[in-house]
Amino acid sequence: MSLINFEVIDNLAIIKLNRADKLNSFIREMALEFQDRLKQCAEDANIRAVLITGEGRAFCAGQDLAEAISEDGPELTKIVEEHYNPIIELIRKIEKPVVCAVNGVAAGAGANIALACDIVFASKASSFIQAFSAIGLIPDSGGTFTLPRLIGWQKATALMMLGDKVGAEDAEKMGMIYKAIEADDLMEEATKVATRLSKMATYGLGLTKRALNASFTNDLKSQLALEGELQTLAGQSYDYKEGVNAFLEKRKPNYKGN
Ligand code: T3D
Repeated sequence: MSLINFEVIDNLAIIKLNRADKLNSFIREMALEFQDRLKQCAEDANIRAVLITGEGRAFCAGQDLAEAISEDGPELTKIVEEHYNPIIELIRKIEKPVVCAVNGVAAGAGANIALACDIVFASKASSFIQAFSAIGLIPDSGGTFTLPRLIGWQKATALMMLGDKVGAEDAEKMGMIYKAIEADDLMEEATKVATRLSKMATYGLGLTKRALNASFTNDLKSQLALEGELQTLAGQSYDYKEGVNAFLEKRKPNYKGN
């Protein structure tokens, strides 16, 4: 049995964490398989958007704690550097929209993997827990980078120190996620949006993501220069010409992602 279910439907790749009996908590094999699938999504030109979700009742309970303390296990430093850091970097570096459908609890690294995605939907029955402080750890998987940028310094600090559970509707209100959705509608809605994205001018969406990534560290002058550079690239694309022609000809554009 694969620990990551993977399928491609037209131009959309769907990645499902598949260790439901342990709430999709990560062991090494699963983390490496997840990385391989993310690399495949980055490299395959036919894949133009990615949807990440979990099998069963949880999205992901973070690190498998039995593995974390096992004498034969990979050890904490390796877990962070070889499992989670590459996952977060891959999600951020894929120049394609990455949508996350949080189908249940997202705890520890599981929460921060979800929050690294570009657009996050969550079932109203789901919740987010910065579970690290409860076991004496610090938030990893980019949490200390991502969460304060999403919800502000105060709220991020409180959630990381207290480890309080945040329901999806509150997460939406505080800007942690894009939208909370009725549990029964989550997959249909998230798949609809991800499919829509996969048929858009995805080269431009990838450049948008590159600009947003850079905005975390750039000053305004550098960011304006980067926007100019990336707009030039976007303007040279097939999709730009197709988009303008379709507008002028009053028809739907047929984008190719280049
Ligand atoms: O080395 C390092 O650790 C560094 C890396 C750190 C990254 C991290 O992610 S640290 C944070 C790790 N995660 C946690 O601390 C969360 C632990 N889990 C929970 O707090 C709860 O399970 C949940 C709040 C997520 C869900 O609670 P609930 O009541 O819905 O489910 P449950 O009964 O606790 O769990 C169901 C099963 O999943 C249970 O197994 P069993 O008894 O049926 O055989 C439980 O042990 C297992 N499970 C849940 N989370 C984990 C886990 N097993 C291993 N590791 C887990 N993280």
